Amino acid sequence: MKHLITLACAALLTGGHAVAADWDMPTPYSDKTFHTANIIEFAKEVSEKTDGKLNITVHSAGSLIKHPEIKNAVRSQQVPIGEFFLSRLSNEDAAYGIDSQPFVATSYEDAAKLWDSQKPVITELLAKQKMMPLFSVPWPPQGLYTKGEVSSVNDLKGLKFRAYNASLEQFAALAGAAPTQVEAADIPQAFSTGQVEAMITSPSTGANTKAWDFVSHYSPINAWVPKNIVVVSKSAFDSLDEDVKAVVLEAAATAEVRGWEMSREETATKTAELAENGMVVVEPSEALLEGLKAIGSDMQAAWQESASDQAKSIADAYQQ
Ligand code: PCA
Repeated sequence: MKHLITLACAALLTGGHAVAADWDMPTPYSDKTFHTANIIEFAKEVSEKTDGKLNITVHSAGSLIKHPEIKNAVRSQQVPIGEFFLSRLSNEDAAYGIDSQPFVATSYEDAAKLWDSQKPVITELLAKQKMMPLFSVPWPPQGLYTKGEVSSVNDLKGLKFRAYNASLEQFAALAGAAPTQVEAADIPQAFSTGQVEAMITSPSTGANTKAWDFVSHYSPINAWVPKNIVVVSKSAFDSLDEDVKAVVLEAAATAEVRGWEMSREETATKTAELAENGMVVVEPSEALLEGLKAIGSDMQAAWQESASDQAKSIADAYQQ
């Protein structure tokens, strides 16, 4: 009898994927980040709408897997799903990095248009690694954090500069600064130990890391609008029941819309928070913007030289 029951259970378990799935979801960013709030909301919606058939647990601030490893962890099925900074993959193909090229897309409207052009290519590239994108959400436009006012590119010379990807590293180096890669979670420590003394990031990351503790000036240069992406392993997704798959895709579409909205709101609220905490928020001078844009066009020219045809097809579709 006991044997029969065991058999019956086994049939149930293997039959219609009746077992609840538990997915771990790593992200590099802290709980204070709106992206993290958004993916927690996504997880909640999936769990509720599948009646607990799929439960996603978010592991924030690189606590489960470090940022540079998250993509490969999804690829190797160490985890079924994960979030990371999309342009970090630009070393694989320039198609991943176009949203972080200076002064290509600097507003939400342009960023949305760029994502429309980028998404089919990214989907194809990720498919080759047996992954698929679920949704992508931008950070607010990137601004400049410094100790004291910067009136031209000249003032950036020699500054120890925090970078988060290859294009920012290149941008800082071309401005004469000395870039170092530092994860968002390590920003306060990098400033307090003197490893860095300036950075370019969103008002969100500036406010969440209490930038006022280590720099005095914020200048919204709005140089680019980079995105996070949530990707899922194809085989993990394929193992779900059809109704669960449908819920995941629907919750992903909702999360994308909600995330873009949250991002827009934070542009204003987090810039205000910087000012409330004593930072001087100053519009960039013409000279500074001109200098930075000149660096941007040099980078664009170099990008065109080295980019894959697929990456260039994104630029072409976007320009139209
Ligand atoms: N915050 C993240 C990426 C871009 C942003 O605004 C960071 O600074 O690492």
